[in-house]
Formats: sequence, structure tokens, C-alpha cells
Amino acid sequence: MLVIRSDVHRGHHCLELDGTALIKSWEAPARAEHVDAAIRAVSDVTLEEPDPFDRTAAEAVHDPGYVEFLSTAWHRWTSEGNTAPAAMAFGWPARRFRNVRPRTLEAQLGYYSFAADCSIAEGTWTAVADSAAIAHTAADRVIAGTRVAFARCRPPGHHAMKDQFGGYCYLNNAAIAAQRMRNAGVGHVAILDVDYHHGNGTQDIFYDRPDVSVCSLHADPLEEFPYFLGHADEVGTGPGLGHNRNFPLARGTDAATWLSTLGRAAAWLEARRPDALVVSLGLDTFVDDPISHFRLRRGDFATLGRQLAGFALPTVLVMEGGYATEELGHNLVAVLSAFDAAG
Ligand code: SP5
Ligand code: ZN
Repeated sequence: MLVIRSDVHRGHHCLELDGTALIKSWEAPARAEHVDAAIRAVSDVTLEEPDPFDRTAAEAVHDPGYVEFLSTAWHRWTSEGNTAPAAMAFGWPARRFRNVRPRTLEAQLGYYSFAADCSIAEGTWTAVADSAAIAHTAADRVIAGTRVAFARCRPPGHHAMKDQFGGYCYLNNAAIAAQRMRNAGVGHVAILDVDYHHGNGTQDIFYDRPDVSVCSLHADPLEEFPYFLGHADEVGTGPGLGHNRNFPLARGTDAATWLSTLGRAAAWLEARRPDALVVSLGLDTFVDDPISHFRLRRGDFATLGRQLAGFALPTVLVMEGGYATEELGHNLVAVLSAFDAAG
């Protein structure tokens, strides 16, 4: 398995609101460290650094004003004399407010985000850009003929909308990989999102497009983050009608139900006759995940790997969530090894 990864993520530390406290985020550098260690312990892997970040690749799926905001927010925060260790929003354009872009950084933080589980600090943009570069490079290698590549992204990306960060996500790595493949002439790209949480950002980016079909199975937004998107009746719009599909599942869903739903999701995507596959590979579906409530175990992740290989398509696997940090690497290796073994 080809793995694209780097150490740039180490400079990014997210703060998140937990009750009334700001805590060090679950989305911590140790996640990627454990994944890298577990991958290095496997024999047939090739580790590669990403090519440099290409801003136009981000602007192909995000609002350029948003990308500019992300890349300059920390500098603006410090040059305005703020001493707080991270920039965070506290007001958002909720119902009946207007989406007029405000002028100040303080207000723009709310304009360009949707949740208080995410902050911007010193190493954030560098890590975000590098994470996007990892996904972009993985797509490039697959375009060049590699059958599958694993993009070991951190921070994750699937919650990042066209112009809003949240859910620990800033740039949508999976969307950047999918768009890269489209630009290289791949006719139709399927995105399968298996993270515990709905991939609201990916859905948002491709919602009106017929050339990228998006399918997500996730905890029901009626009871889980991101709360306001991910229902079963969200099926795409305009030319994209029929190219989005959601499988919301109850908190506590067991592996048998999850895997049979995965089969339905795969069948739906295959019916769209895709030429390539991008997987938003979140492993927070694990039974011991500290913030999630599905019940998959190590062996179920191997089943997932075989199922993904079964598409028999050029495939980019993009790392998303997963917060049982010590187990995350082993669970990921279970997916990757089973994929490789199934060929
Ligand atoms: C990529 C990804 O998996 N993002 C997930 C972001 C979830 N962040 C907010 C979760 C809120 C969970 N509330 C738990 C409260 C524990 N006291
Ligand atoms: Zn998640």
C-alpha cells in the first residue's frame, strides 16, 4: 500500500468547547503518530511525502475568499493584539440572519465556521494546507496508475463546507482528491464516507453536481454532530439530483447493521457506474471511540477493507476521524491490509 504522510500536522493543536471548558481537542497529533507507527510496522508499505500544497486545488472546491481567510486568520489574530492562544468564533449567522460577510476578524470567524469544536492557532494553516496536499498527492499517484493510495491526512476534512470550517475540518481533503481526479479526466467519481459523523462538507460541495456521487453512512443527525445535515431525504439538487445518498443510523448501531448498510451504500454507488473511488475513511465507528457510539471491532474493519477493494476501482483512501488514539493505527492497518489482500 502506498501511504502519503508527513510530520507537518504536529504543529496543529485544536481547542474545542466541551461543556463550559475549552479542552485540548480529541483531534490531536497523537492520532497521526499512532497511525504512522502502526503502518511502519507493516512490511509491504511505501511511505511518501506529499508534493507542495497547490492553492488552486483548494480553490477548485472552496470559495477563494474562504481559503484566503484560513491562510491569514492567525496572522490577523496576533497582529490585532490578541493574546488568547487560539482564534475561535462565538457568533454564527443562524436562522433569519443574513450572510453578508462582516469586516472584522472576530465576526468573520463566525461567518466562516459552523461549530465551536474547532479553533485556528499558530500551526493550523500549515497543517491544513499540508493535509490537503497529502490527499491531492494521493489522487495524483492513483491517476498515474497506482491502484490504491492511503492519504494519512490530519487535520481531517469531510466536515469542511465550501466556505465554513467545523468538526475539526478546514479544507475538504476528500473533495480535493475527487476534484483532482475529475480535472485529470476521470469521468465519474464516487465518494463513500464511512466516518461516524455525516460528511456535511463533502455533501455541500458536490450537492448540485452529477459528476461526483456522494454517499455517507453515519449517526443520525437528529441525535449526533453535525446535527443539521445528513438526513435520508437529502438526494442532491438541480443537475446533482439523484447523486447524493445518506444512510443515517441510530446511536448504538452494531457491526451487523452497519455492514449490511455498507453493502447497500456500495450497491447505490456502483449503480452510478463510477470510474474511481474516494473513501472518507473515518474510524470513529469503533466500539471504544470516546466521542462516538457505533460498535465496530477490529475484524469489522478488515471486512470494510475487503468491501472497499471489491469496488475494483482506482481508489484514494482519505483519513478522517477516529479518536480511540491507541487503537486507531491498528484499526487502520486492518482496513489497509484487508484491502491489499483482497487486491
Ligand atoms: C472528523 C470528525 O470526526 N469530526 C468530528 C467532530 C465532532 N466534534 C463535536 C462532537 C461533539 C460531541 N460531544 C461530546 C461531548 C462529550 N462531553
Ligand atoms: Zn467523525
